[in-house]
Amino acid sequence: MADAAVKEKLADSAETERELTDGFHLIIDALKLNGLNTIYGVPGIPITDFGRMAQAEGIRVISFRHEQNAGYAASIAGYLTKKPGVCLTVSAPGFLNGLTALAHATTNCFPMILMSGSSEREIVDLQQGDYEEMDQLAIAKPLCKAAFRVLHAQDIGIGLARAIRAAVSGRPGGVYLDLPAKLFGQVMDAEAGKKSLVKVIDPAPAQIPASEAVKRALDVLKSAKRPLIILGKGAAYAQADDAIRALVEKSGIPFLPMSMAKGLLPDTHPQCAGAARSTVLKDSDVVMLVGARLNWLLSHGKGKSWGDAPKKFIQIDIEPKEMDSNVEIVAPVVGDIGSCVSALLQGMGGNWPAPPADWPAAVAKKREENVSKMAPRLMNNNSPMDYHGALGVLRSVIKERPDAILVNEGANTLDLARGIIDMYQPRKRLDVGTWGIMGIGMGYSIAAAIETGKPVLAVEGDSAFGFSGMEVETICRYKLPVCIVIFNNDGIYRGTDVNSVSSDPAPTVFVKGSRYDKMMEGFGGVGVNATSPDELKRAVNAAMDSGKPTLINAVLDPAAGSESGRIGNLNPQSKLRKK
Ligand SMILES: Cc1ncc(C[n+]2csc(CCOP(=O)(O)OP(=O)(O)O)c2C)c(N)n1
Ligand SMILES: [Mg+2]
Repeated sequence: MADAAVKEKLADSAETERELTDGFHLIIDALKLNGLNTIYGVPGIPITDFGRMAQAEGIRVISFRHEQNAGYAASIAGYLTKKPGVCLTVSAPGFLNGLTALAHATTNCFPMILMSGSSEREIVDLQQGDYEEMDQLAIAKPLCKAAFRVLHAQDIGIGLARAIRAAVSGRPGGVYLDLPAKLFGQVMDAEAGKKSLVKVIDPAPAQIPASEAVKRALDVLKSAKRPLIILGKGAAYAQADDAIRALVEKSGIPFLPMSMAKGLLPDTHPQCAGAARSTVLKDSDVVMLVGARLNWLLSHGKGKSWGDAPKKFIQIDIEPKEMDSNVEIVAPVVGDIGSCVSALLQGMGGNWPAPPADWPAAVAKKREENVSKMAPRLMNNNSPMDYHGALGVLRSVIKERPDAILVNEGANTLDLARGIIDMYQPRKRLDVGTWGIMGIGMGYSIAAAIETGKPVLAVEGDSAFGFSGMEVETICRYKLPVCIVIFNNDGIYRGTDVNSVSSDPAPTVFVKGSRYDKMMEGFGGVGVNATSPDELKRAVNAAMDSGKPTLINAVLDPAAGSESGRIGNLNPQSKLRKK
């Protein structure tokens, strides 16, 4: 070819390249256009280059050791930010690893998008045995709020827009977005590509409650002699913190925060009934649920824990189908929490009558009794530690650092920490949620640090930690300000079970005297073995001051802890049960 012809051809192809875009870049541009600037995932075919390119284009790509942890990270990022958290996985096995987290996000009403690469459609659909073959869309569908597949580059914009809207509007949840390998390499005209992107306008539109519903609710509330407000994590998610606080304070009604709603108003607030839970559930006559569901965590609104006295329920929720799910709701208020609470506040007017004084007084008395009963136990300096001694320390750490984020999982480690560690600010307590799921620990800690920039204290049962423990490497790699405290009682619930029949260990026990702190040191983090509350306190404070990734192996008495923590009653029993 003549020189001139070669030059012309080169210029031509450069010109063509300038004018084309591809699936890789359209997905990146669509994410960025919608303010989705962080991806949690694990690389591999067909999304390795996508991750590299996303990073090069300014998206924060947090690379995990297992997709489930990346998925939990995305789910809690959604909870903390009200934008869908994005998890990116490879096909079949990576997708399945992420799927538990997607189902968890949906169950907990956290907005999340699981984006998975998938294999050759033509081969998958004929079941001809492709690399990582799986009909992922069909499998995801029953486990999430919505599932979409994008086959053409020009549909990427609309596909992501649908995913975002489905994740955050109404009751938030998980969305699956299937991205076949071929899509990434598809090219199209750059200008047309740009035009095909969609910036989602008002992705979670306000849903204003009907004024009759608001009036009905206020009438019921006003008629109460012993009213109670229960705040759920839906209320925390709403980020309507000032309005919720104003509603509670104006009403003068005792409030009970569900686990992740702790801190919406401080646990030390004079109206907080957290330490008088059984009293308020039993004795209240009108209960107003704000973003809380009457699921197993509230004994379905009936039975022994709710007492014999007749009760009326008011429920505020964005999902109409939630009403009457377990018991009759006499005053349903359907709308987003922020709009509902504002409407209620407005309807209460300037001189809302406080509840009859004997009720808040009785609740306060019970609370003081319970708090003072607990106090001396929290001050013990036993070695090896018991739960109360160790948690007494962590309680004061959070009191002194109220903006730190507390991540918490385990059985006894969870139930006791929830009761003992007071929270002071909204959305600072992140835990196992609706399913009581083990494994959220490191994923949540990583996302909490990334999304908020705040220090994280992860209080983990030794079993609970094991589900995501390998992510300590991720924490060290990204140099995140995460302090992990492992309540090491040598096992699940306890470390004392024995197998009297063979030399195999009992199913609930682990290696005795394990040193989880050594794991952290292996990746360049700080490891500490703490055998007393005093040592624990010093180590946690040092970690929170330095912001260095730290793992503290807190040596607990293996006999400390009870079967299944506070929910042992859920274990099935048989009359024929043999020990
Ligand atoms: C995904 C998942 N698998 C298993 C369980 C069952 N489970 C509940 S608590 C728990 C671990 C409890 O032990 P640990 O974390 O050490 O807390 P401890 O009670 O000893 O303080 C397990 C395995 C679960 N809740 N979730
Ligand atoms: Mg344990």
